[in-house]
Amino acid sequence: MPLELFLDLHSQPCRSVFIFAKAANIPFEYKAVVLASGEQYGDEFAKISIVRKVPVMRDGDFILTESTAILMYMVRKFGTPDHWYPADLQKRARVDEYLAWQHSNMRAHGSKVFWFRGVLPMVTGEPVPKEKMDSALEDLNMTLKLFEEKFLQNNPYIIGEQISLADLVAIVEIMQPVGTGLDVFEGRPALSAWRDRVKKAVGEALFDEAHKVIMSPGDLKQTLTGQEMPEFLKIRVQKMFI
Ligand SMILES: N[C@@H](CCC(=O)N[C@@H](CS)C(=O)NCC(=O)O)C(=O)O
Repeated sequence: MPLELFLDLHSQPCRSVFIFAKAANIPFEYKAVVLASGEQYGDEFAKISIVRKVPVMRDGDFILTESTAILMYMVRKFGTPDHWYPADLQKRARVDEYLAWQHSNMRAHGSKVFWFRGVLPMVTGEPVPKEKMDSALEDLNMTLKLFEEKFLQNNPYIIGEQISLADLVAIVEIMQPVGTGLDVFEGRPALSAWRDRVKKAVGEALFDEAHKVIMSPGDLKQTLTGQEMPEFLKIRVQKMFI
């Protein structure tokens, strides 16, 4: 029985898991979870994960949450090509370094801008107050600068000459605000060139397939506005405005 991956491709960590599984030819069954409808809070999903977040992987009766743990599980179970998570001590440490850093940096700031420019105005019908937006954009810009200066430097990829899990986890987060029409690559030629290399390395068709929903925000808007706001979104909206 193939792995089951519970995913919603609006989610950055779901996209990294999806792209990796496909790029590495790992057979899996795609189990769709519609976050915008609150499916993660339903009884069915609770049987899979009480964390109520995607991605989740099921391999037989073994269930695993957390995208980076899922990525590494796939690396180890399927013996994927070395460059994804190199055996070399220091290269692997570079991947680990990025994966540890990104949670509270690229992920946090890219997601915030996505919520501020995308989801929140869709559900409230109002723009986010300017000072909050400016502060979120400033954080994102600082993070992108740090990404280029510390992690990318003048290398083709984060660990050097070849693509690794770090690039994959980075690109899906960096694409999130792009889905709101904010071209974070404009004026950043090195970042754009890296994005193009990553895209080519995983395959442009696969990259575009994974990012299709995030690049079509009209569909998300339709789901969000065509239903009563799910409870979890009401809470999220309140929290984000505090
Ligand atoms: N650290 C987790 C993050 C998972 C996560 O935050 N998933 C979000 C989507 S990007 C989610 O499922 N949110 C649903 C919710 O909070 O209601 C990972 O890397 O897998």
